[in-house]
Amino acid sequence: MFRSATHAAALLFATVVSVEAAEVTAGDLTIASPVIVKSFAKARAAGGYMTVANSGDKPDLLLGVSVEGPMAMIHESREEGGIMRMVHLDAVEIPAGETVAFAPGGLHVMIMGLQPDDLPVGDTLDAVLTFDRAGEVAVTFRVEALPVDGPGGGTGHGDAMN
Ligand SMILES: [Cu+2]
Repeated sequence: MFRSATHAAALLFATVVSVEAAEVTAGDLTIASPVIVKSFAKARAAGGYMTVANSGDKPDLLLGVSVEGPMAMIHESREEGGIMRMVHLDAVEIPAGETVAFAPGGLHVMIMGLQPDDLPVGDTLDAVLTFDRAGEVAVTFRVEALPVDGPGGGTGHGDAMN
């Protein structure tokens, strides 16, 4: 996780968007494709998605997510009786040898307290993921446009949180 030298060098040549930031390895864990999607442009909340792969032989736990500015929590969307609701989780297990996907309709990082102009598409948000074994891991979420198939089957975010 201590890649400051690499990062300093990268910043000097920051003429293109850094693809390198898309994947972070910390110990046995690899965090890939961290993206944020807002359910509509001025939404006060957004969903953060990524995959967390554990190549080790021991499980790890994601214990929390912190971001600068807005508030972040770990949520899971669950369908109960045909109704989608979100549940707050204190921890998410990353089983040994498995990849856990944070994706629309399931696990996600809930980012709340946004101002209407926060996180435009193309923006990035630095976050720190705290794991039981791997410790604190810095990742950069990139804000992406809502997929074309949203908002009905989309993130389930935004409306209820306003
Ligand atoms: Cu949520």
